[in-house]
Amino acid sequence: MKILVTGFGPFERFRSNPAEAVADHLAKTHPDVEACILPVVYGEAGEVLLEELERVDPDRVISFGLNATIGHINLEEVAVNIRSSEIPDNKGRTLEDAKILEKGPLAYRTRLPIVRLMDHLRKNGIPAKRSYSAGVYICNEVFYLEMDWAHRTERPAGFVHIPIATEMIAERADLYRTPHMSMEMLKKAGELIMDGTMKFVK
Ligand code: PCA
Repeated sequence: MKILVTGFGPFERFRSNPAEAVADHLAKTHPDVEACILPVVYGEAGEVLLEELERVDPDRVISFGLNATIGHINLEEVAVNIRSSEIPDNKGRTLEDAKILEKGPLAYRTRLPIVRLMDHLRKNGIPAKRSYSAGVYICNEVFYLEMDWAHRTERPAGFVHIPIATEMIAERADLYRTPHMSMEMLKKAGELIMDGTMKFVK
């Protein structure tokens, strides 16, 4: 089974992105996994994603992104056809209530068993929740395009938001009030989600 795992590069005030470290870790430790790191730029993130989907032709896709407001893992249930930014992307662009796909449905719901994955993480000592909103920024754009692909190809795909890694804020006292989780726990969460996706999803 081939699995495409995606992460993102740095954006906003963060000099690194834990989603990149988790995706790279999974690719390094699992022969079936390919990692792809997406730019935090409207349109470009989706273009790179679609190219990779075409090239790898994976059986499953799991994407990771940073949400700096949470101290737990958010398993995303719904992707929406809306882009509206509070912060600019890495090319300084903002969008106001724009669609991702002109003719796409308002929302897609993942086929991944979110509650089972959530229980799996919690039983292994990792705080995790089901989330009904991946936001309306680049993570949601990637999630939505991925779900559109999943719908067409009938393959499972899902999106996971993770907190910042403790190690990434150690030298940034300005970020000490940001919720965080150790890199070790973030990597373990990535492994549990990947294994769970292979085991629980037919
Ligand atoms: N998080 C942002 C975009 C890139 C990332 O890691 C988001 O939640 O949309």
